[in-house]
Amino acid sequence: MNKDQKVAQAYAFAKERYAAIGVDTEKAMEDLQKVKISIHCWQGDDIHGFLFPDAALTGGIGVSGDYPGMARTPDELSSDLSKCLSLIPGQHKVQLHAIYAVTEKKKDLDELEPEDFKYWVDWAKAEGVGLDMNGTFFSHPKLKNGFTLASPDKNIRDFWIEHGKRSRKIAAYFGKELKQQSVNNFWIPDGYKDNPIDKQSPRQRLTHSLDQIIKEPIDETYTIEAFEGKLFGTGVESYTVGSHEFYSNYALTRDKLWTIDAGHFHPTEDVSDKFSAFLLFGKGLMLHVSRPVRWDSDHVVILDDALIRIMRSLVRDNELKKTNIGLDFFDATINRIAAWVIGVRASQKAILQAMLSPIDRLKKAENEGDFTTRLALTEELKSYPFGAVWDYFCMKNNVPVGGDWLKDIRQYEKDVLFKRNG
Ligand code: RNT
Ligand code: ZN
Repeated sequence: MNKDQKVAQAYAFAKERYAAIGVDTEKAMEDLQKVKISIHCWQGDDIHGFLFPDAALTGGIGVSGDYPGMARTPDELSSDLSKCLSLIPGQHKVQLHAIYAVTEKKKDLDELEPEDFKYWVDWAKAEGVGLDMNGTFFSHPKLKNGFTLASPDKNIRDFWIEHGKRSRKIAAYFGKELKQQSVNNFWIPDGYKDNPIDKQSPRQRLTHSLDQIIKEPIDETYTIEAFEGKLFGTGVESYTVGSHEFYSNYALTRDKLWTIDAGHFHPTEDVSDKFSAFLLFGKGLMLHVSRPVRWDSDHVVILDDALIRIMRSLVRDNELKKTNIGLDFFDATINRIAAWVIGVRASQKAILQAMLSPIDRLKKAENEGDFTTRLALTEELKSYPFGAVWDYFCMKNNVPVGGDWLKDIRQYEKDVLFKRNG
């Protein structure tokens, strides 16, 4: 028996086992095929971008490691992303940041136009992926005293407001060209290292700045704004203007998306518990799936309990349609493409595992007060052969099964990445 036949045989057994508890594996794979993960381009070059590649990374975020082969040009980054896409099943999206513009002459953030992203749109068309957008409100001299849109200095605010407006036009262009809605995510680092006197005025200024950015109506077929809050950042420990309550209220009252970054909460807080609470009232969510080891450390996403809980909530509560799943981590201690592949594949596995469960039966048991069945069945499910279904899904999608993708990356290191240094 060759490897493909073994994968098919293991799948046939798994299919039977799941069918016996009322789970349709074919349907689960069909559903998984429709779920897009938005891959964050910035893992590929440690958030340097192309506009100001030598600027220090600011805003309280940081990348550790110096693994060789970092992408330094648009062609290097896009070819690394293409390599990643060839190793994961399904059709996905890529999240860009404003600093990844490919401009003819030097441009500042308040000068960017849709054409400056034509490079990416052409690439996305060729790859069959969608694009999401992020304005870049950090690593720039106009981040003054740690403030951007909430700055007490009107000149500073105006610069960033203009940048925000331009990011919307770029996102709308992505949506139109690629025929799918582009999420335009806003995260700003504004806050104080030490105890503030006035906590309200910065939030008032932020509200006003954001309202100016989104003032002009925009066709949501093409783009929608999402707002990402935070608890704290390095160097911004005492007060963050854009806190979670701030942005969930902002998103609700402006009918926008709220972004939940899994790293932006207290380590013991279960972010998956927030989805159903918000979605009962709000338009939708954007997720930045990340892995906060002890704090907001942006480790590569793996199939851990937190990820399983996130995807389980989305599947069980039927929230996938209202949720845009994006990744957000940065690790330069390992191969950067492998980091993407690990994160995307882990996310898809968690979704599949969630789909491979008799949800209606479990809900019925719960509603009837039969908590014994609920606990017994969910425990048994953990050792069901979901890996066989995942392997088969990869095979059907013509991407490597199991760890075979790593061989591909090793070859790419030899042929491409390790030749970049020096
Ligand atoms: C920072 C936010 C934000 C960034 C990216 C690079 O804490 O999570 O989403 O990681 O914009
Ligand atoms: Zn984030």
